[in-house]
Amino acid sequence: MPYTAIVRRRLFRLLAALLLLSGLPAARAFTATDADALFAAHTKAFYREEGGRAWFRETTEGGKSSYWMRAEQLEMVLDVYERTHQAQPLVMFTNLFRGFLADHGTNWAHNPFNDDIMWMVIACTRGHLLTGNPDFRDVARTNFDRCLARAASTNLGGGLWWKTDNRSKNACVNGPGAIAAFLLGRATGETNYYVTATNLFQWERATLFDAETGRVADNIRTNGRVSNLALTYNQGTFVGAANFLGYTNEARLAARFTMEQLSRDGYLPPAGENGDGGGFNGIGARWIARFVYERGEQAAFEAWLRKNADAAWAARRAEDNLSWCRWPQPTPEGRRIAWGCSSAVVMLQVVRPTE
Ligand code: 7K2
Repeated sequence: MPYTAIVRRRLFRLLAALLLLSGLPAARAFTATDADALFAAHTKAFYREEGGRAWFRETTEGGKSSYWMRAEQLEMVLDVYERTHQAQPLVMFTNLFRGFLADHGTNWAHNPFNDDIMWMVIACTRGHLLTGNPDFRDVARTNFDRCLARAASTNLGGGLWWKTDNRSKNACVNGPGAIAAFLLGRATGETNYYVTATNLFQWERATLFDAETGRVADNIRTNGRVSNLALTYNQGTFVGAANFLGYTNEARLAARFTMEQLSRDGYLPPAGENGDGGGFNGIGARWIARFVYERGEQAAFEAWLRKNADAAWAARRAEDNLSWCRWPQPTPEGRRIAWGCSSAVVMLQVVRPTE
């Protein structure tokens, strides 16, 4: 082939590649105003209050979110407060807290799921640490102590049972249990909570964490069988506990696994809207982002986090600005679930915008 033909062909390929690149839909970088807007949209669609007691509707059509989603919605509201330091999310938190207690009481032992209680302990203890309100701390502490007493056992080397039927020990209670204990250590100044946090984390690391890859297995059963399911919320709470306790290498590995193995094309895995999964990525992102900013790991992780926040914002629907949990796919019309729309809200609170 003559030389000029080769050059022409190369030029053509280069131009084609450039055209293709410029034609890709580039999601605009999200801003703090966008983070406000997504929370406002979520509030408008789902937040309801009556006589100082608040809840989130389960869907755009009504109902009420269930137990652990309510705990995590309290956390979502605190994420907003941590970013904005505005009064409104704190007022909402207080009303949601009262609404929760009105429906579920102050003794949460009637709930057989130990994980549910731990999520709620995290939400209330975070609320206390941000406000100083002792009511949040006290109910968190008594319920943590009660839950620990029934859930901790030496079977399988330690850790917490997931449910009161004592059939498996799951990442979804042990990661949150370690975080809850650590936060109670901060809230009470009592060292025994830090000891508990360390024990729970070390058990999870030894039993459910793969130190080669960073994978966090969902659970181990009484027969010693370890699940091969890895979920972003379990990765997140493992990272959160590791970060609090100073296990930076473990935190980095588990975060890297989430980014490189669980994400496709850099997007956190699309969750089903029905059931538990809708909020998994919000929880994962909350703890991974905290680790990234506290430990100066932006170079490795921030582009990935921002890509997801940009996509979550771009995926919102025009009619009411709600964004679901399956970005970059656009949010469909029709009935949406509050829990499923929480991950996008959290993403935009916990990741820092470029401007
Ligand atoms: O099997 C557990 C957990 O290990 C797994 O990751 C998730 C996957 O499912 C359950 S945890 C979900 C429970 C939380 N407490 C309230 C229950 O209604 C809920 O099933 O989704």
